[in-house]
Amino acid sequence: MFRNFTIAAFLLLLWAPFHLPAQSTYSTDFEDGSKSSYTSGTETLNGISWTLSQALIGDSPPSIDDGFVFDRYNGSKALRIRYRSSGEQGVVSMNADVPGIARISFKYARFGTDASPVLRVEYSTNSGGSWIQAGSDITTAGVTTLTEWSHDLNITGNVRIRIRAISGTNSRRANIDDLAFTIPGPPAPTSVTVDATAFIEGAYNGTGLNTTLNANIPTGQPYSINGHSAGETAGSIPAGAVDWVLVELREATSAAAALKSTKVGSAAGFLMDDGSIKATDGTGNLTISLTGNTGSEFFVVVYHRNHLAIMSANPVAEGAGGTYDIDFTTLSATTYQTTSALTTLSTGKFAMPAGDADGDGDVDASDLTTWRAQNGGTFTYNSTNGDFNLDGVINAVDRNEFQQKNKSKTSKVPTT
Ligand SMILES: [Ca+2]
Ligand SMILES: [Ca+2]
Ligand SMILES: [Ca+2]
Ligand SMILES: [Ca+2]
Repeated sequence: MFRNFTIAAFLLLLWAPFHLPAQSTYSTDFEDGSKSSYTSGTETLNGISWTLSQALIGDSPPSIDDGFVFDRYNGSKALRIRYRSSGEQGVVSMNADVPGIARISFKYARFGTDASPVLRVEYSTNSGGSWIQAGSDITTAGVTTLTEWSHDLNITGNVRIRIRAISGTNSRRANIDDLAFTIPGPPAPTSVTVDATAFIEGAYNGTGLNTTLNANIPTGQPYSINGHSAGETAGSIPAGAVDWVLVELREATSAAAALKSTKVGSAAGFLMDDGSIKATDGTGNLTISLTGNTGSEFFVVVYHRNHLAIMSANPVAEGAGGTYDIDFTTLSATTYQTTSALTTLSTGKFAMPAGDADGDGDVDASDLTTWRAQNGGTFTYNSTNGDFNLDGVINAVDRNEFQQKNKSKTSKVPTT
């Protein structure tokens, strides 16, 4: 493992072993190398094995007695490579592929006062079977300070590189230090399919969710209040549909950083009586189109019009079946802020808390006011959100068992 992966990217890699981070960087300052002979041999530098032929890890400082023989480096070591007019040639080559290289860079200088050689960078996309030059040849003669060289390779498939000393005076040397390249991740998806499961408090009946409101559900999605502008409509309301819900995906480096502004897509669909969230046909999983994402792992947010929204505690990656799978009902740790974001049901399962009549993310006095104005009246969808248990009646049960029980509860989904 490269030690210069960011910690976040490294943890992400551990958490989702089948997905590389969006991009990683390999670099070596040669400080962990020790090969001291020019004879061909391998050296592992920051986790990548290289073969060094007519090359070694140089650590000779400028000498008071002999100012002619010394390495130029940052830190205390650099690669030293020499040109040979016959026999073994100066080559530094990776022994394995990486899954793409976007840009490669390093610093170079002459060794001591040598008439240093010309260097050439090459890459291979067939495991070293053949090599293609990258960028222009590098003249190291006369270069007395470490000088940056870089080239945009932009190779997305398997690739390896090598650096050769291609011409010059026999046995003359050059130094290379601080070699780095970026490894691109897989292309970011433009849409994903989400297989999510959630319960809403109140509608839960001990095994699943009541569908009392099924005949009252409108064919158009009601979540413009949550910033969802797509106009999902259902030809007819599927049997088993409990209500519309909104699923939103956010891309961020942590749950706390998964603010509203990190949203990359959302889709409305139906919460079914078994807790599954389905597309408007009531059977397919929800497909969410994405915009602006750089990676392929997302926090999942679920909204319901009079329950507190919840978000996954971790980013979700594509599963083996090609869907983004998440079940909020069985483990509280699946949800960000765990039990404080949830209602624990009589069966030990978990649900989105009821009582947010105005859908503003908390359960407070204004929700009670809303309920009071609707209490005893006729149920109409989305204008009487004081029906917290979705039984089509607004009465004291909605107030006592939900609004009062959950008052002062707030959604833990990051908002700003
Ligand atoms: Ca160094
Ligand atoms: Ca509220
Ligand atoms: Ca409020
Ligand atoms: Ca009710």
